[in-house]
Formats: sequence, C-alpha cells, structure tokens
Amino acid sequence: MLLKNLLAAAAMVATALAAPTEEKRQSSTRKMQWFGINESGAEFGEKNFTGVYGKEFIWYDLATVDKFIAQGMNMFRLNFLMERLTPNSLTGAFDPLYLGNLTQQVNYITSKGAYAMIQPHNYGRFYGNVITDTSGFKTWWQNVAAKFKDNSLVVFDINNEFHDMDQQVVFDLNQAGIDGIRAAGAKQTITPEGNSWTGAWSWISSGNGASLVSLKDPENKLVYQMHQYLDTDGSGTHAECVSATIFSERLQVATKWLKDNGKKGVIGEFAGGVNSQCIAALKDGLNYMGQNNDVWMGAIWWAAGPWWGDYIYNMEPESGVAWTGILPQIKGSFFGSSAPSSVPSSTAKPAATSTSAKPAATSNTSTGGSVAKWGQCGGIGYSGATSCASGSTCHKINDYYSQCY
Ligand SMILES: *[C@@H]1O[C@H](CO)[C@@H](O)[C@H](O)[C@H]1NC(C)=O
Ligand SMILES: *[C@@H]1O[C@H](CO)[C@@H](O)[C@H](O)[C@H]1NC(C)=O
Ligand SMILES: *[C@@H]1O[C@H](CO)[C@@H](O)[C@H](O)[C@H]1NC(C)=O
Ligand SMILES: CC(=O)N[C@H]1CO[C@H](CO)[C@@H](O)[C@@H]1O
Repeated sequence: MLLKNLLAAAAMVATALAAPTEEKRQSSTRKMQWFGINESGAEFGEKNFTGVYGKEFIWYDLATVDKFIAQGMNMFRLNFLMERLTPNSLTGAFDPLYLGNLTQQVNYITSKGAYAMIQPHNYGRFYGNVITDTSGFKTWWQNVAAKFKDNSLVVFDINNEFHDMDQQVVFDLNQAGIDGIRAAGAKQTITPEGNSWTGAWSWISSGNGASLVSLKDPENKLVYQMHQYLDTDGSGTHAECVSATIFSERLQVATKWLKDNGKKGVIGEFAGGVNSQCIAALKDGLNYMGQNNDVWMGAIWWAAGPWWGDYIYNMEPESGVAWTGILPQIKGSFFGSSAPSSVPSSTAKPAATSTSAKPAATSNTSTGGSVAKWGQCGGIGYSGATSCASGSTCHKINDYYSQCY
C-alpha cells in the first residue's frame, strides 16, 4: 500500500496450524480460512530501487512469525520489490541474496504450516513505469513461480494495487501473470488485484468487476484480492474511522459481485486506528465477512515489520500499537465466540469449502505416489499421500500438519 492499501491473501486450510492444543480449539471454530498479516519493509525505500539491506530496506524478523501464529494467524503477505529481485529487467536474472531472503522467509513461514503470499509491491510498475510488456511480465512470473511451485503453502499475488492505468492493461497483466505461473507448473492459489488500488468499495465503480470477471485460470484457483480502509477517503492514512459500520458497508458491493459471479475474495489489506469506533467497525466488518465466508477467504492486517515504529496501524510484536490495541480485540472475530451456535456449520470444516487452498492436492508434483518437498504428508483430517519425494522426509509440525522437507 502506498496511498491506498490493501491486502492480499492466500488460502489457508484450517487444519494447517501450529501449537496443537491451542490451535485445535481454534481450527474447529475458524470462521474464515485466512487470518493474516502484511509483512512490510523489504519494499521500503521505494524511490531507491537499489538500496542496501538494513539501510533502505529490511526483511522480517522470523521470531515474530511464531508470535503471529500463536495468535491464530495463518497467512503472511510478504511485501518486496520486483526491481530488487530481478534488477536488470523483467526477464533478467535474480539477485541471489534478495531471492535468498525471500525464500528463507517463505520456507520458515510454511514450515510452521502457515501460508506465505508472494507479493511484488509494485503497483503495476517497474522502475516507475507502467508495465506494458505483458510477455516480459509473464516470464517474470514464470521464473518466480518455478522457484516456489513445489511449496503448496505459497500463494501468488500478481501485483500490489494497480492504479491510474488503462483497465485493459490491468486485465492483461493479471492474465499474463496467471499464465506465467501455470506455465511454470505451479498449481497454487493466485490472487489477482484490480485497478484503483484494488479497493473493495470501488470494485464495481472502478470497472474492475466488469473487466476482471473474465480472467481465466486453468486450475480455477483465483481468489480476488481487494483492499479496504475505513477512513474518510479510504486511503488508510488516518487513525479515525468514518463510523462503527463503515467496514461492512464498504464490503457490500464486492460481496454481491463475488456471490453473483461465483468467485472468491480476500481482503489483503485492512486497518483502522486504535480507538473504540475503529475497533467496533473492524469487528463489525470481520463478522460480516465471517457470515459471508462462502465467498470471503479471509483478511490480512496492514501492517507489521521491523521499521514501522509509532505508525498508527503497526502490529509488530510487541511494541506496535495495534499489537496491543487491536489484535486482542479483533482476533475473536476470526474464530467466533465460545458459543457453538454462533459458529456456522461450514466453518467446522473449512477445507471442504475451499477450492483454492488444499495444500496436499496442489503441490503433489512428484511421481511414484510420493509428496513433493514442502507438501503436506500427514495430520488429523488429512487423507492424501504420506511418503515424501526422495531427498525429503515427513516431519510432524503439529497434530494437524506434517510436511515433507
Ligand atoms: C540509494 O541507496 C544507496 C545505498 O544505500 C545509497 O548509497 C544512495 O545514496 C541512495 N540513493 C538515494 C537517491 O537515496
Ligand atoms: C539476505 O540479504 C543479506 C543482504 O544482502 C545477505 O547478507 C544475506 O546472506 C541474505 N540471506 C539469505 C538467506 O540469502
Ligand atoms: C499425488 O500423489 C498421489 C499418490 O501419493 C496420487 O494418487 C495423486 O493423484 C497425486 N495428486 C496429484 C494432484 O498429482
Ligand atoms: C496507508 C499506509 O500506511 N501506507 C503505507 C504502506 O506502506 C508503504 C511502504 O510500503 C508506505 O509508503 C505507505 O505509506
């Protein structure tokens, strides 16, 4: 997010969680598949595409991943810049160190059974210019997806917040990204994003709905990523929220579009300031999403990361204002109350409602009846293959999730 933000998310199977005892309770009442956090910092210094690690930009503190998971989160949207991953061109070689950091983060997160969303924070631009080379963009995604195609807990976010672009270019870039990812043999969930900062409230008025409904995915695993802030201009730059019901109100046109068209969506960025009106609006909106979990896969908070300091939405453990002021207030909305009657029956078995996020079925690229490295190989409720591809063995992560590595 820059002027406006949003979220991206990936799908999470409720059974793929850490901390057996605690998560057992949570997974049985999870209202939406994904509850996540934006990890932000590797895209910092957006005016300086080279930058230096630790000076212009920073990667994420892996210890915080465990803390978020302990709070029930299962989705990490990893912000980074395309220019730092492939500095020479869209089709050029990777910077091995930047790729190394991205890969390390993805592997750590997914080794814990959570989802990692690979999210180029580029607004449809490369070195400041709108990307018009759809073929090059397809190759960029094919090359990136090839690196992660065997990790079923990875989700691909085509690009953060297209804006002020020709709608056809936004469509073409999304389709090229999808085509590139599938050309690499990757079968995981993909989240396209829209023009106009991919706002949920403007999904129809922006023209995104009419245009992006026609995106084609041979795997049928698209989850439309939208972003929604609660301040007056929807920019996510104010601590105040318009009203205690503004979040659910702003989600309504998008919810209708998703239902009318048989699509799935995720709120890849959302936030409000630490005050009672915003907290009420956040709970109301998340409860609304939970009631509509046939189309909403989840929501991802903006933001965490080591460098957010006293930022109004900072959820970095344990100093961020939102870590103490928001997370304890809203996490219940992702899991429901203790009253079983408040839990929709469909949430008791989220995996069954998800066509897009079934780890075992998506990354099984090995032959001979074995699970590819990083794929799921066991856990309560899992019925897939249990033998790992050569070079990896099955490790129990928790009662609900075992993984090949
Ligand atoms: C960009 O980052 C490099 C490396 O830290 C630094 O030397 C340079 O001054 C920065 N350029 C700008 C315009 O900030
Ligand atoms: C991450 O980037 C830093 C700075 O370039 C580098 O020193 C480090 O080796 C990288 N880590 C990995 C795992 O590649
Ligand atoms: C995965 O491997 C199993 C054997 O362990 C096989 O039956 C199944 O068809 C494979 N699934 C996919 C999607 O390739
Ligand atoms: C609304 C908001 O806080 N946006 C910030 C999101 O993160 C980028 C950097 O990635 C900042 O530049 C924005 O100000």
